[in-house]
Amino acid sequence: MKTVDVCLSPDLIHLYDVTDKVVVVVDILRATSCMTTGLANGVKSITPFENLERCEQMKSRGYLIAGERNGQKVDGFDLGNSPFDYMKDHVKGERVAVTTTNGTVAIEKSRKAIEVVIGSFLNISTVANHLKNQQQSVLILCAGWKGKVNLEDSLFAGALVDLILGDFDYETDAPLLARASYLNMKDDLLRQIQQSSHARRLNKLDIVMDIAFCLKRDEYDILPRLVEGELTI
Ligand code: 3SL
Repeated sequence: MKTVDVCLSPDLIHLYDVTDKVVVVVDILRATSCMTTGLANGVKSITPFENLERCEQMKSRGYLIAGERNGQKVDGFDLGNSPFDYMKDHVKGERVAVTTTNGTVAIEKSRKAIEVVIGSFLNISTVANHLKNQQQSVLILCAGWKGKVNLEDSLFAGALVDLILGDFDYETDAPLLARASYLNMKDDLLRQIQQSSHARRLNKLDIVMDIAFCLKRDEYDILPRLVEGELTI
């Protein structure tokens, strides 16, 4: 039977073999929520970069550049890391190059997977259906915060495990732990995630609306996938 596992931080990815798995990368606040929103709202493609300078260079190749460090938009970049940035008319039809503190790092570390899929609450059912309908084992990679575990990505992992469980066995205890946490908090998700370290960080930056939006379930029915370094649907 196919298995599902959860890697709670990109710094733990060396413990997993991704080469025979589909990897679902998740950064609920806010990178993968932004990517899902952008592609659902007509962005042509999103190219993730771990390195800020390499991302910035894409401007000269006709890309819009999106950059976030420590929750804030990078000076001189076209977009920050709010899902609302990705709903604006001027991003429709454009190619976007993006760099963020954790999300794009997690994508970079997944590149050797059979397939890299972008997950968020905004497209969770579409991701779950895709995983159920394919034959490979799955690793859910949480972007966390600078190598540390975070609540929102772990809860998303638990929610996704809960949706696909009948079709997958647990590979380790991490999916069991994530699912139990999700089931414990699911009826009060916004309030629970408001207590998370990153929500508190974003609240200080006055980014309250982003958090509520990123927790909306099934706002979109798209499946962003990484093909030759580019996320498209
Ligand atoms: O680290 C990331 O990839 C970002 O999503 C963090 S933030 O929500 O933009 O602060």
